[in-house]
Amino acid sequence: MEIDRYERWFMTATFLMICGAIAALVISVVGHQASLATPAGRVVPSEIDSTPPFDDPGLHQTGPGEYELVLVAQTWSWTPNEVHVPAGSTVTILATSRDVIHGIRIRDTNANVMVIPGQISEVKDVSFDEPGTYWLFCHEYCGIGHQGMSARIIVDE
Ligand SMILES: [Cu+2]
Repeated sequence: MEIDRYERWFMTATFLMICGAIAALVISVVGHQASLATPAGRVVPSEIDSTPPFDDPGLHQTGPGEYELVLVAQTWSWTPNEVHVPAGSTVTILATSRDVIHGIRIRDTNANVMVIPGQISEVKDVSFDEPGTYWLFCHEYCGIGHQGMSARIIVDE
């Protein structure tokens, strides 16, 4: 079978790109411990208000300089929508949603997770070293009020 020279070139280029993608995947999984996010637990959305820790949303100190932030998402707000954290703190975020899929993205941190009804999303060891206001945005489109769905983490000196 005769294969055109350009077709052979594209087949070779495609093969090399597939090999590059597989190599990148192997390097990120083996070399950098990349993994898919797994739910930290499950919660029945209609029972959020009576299920720990979501029966007491907010910031809770768990140790010296360590906190747990319990967040509940609902269209189109966060409970709580403002917390104060001392500078230099490390925060573990636990979040769930009452209704639809939301997301957490906190600027200037590594916090970036989906918030799914029925699941508990966990982001461990988010560092807040510099004083200031860290905005937490919903990054999953969740309806007409999505663009205003934000909360503030105020890092005090
Ligand atoms: Cu949203």
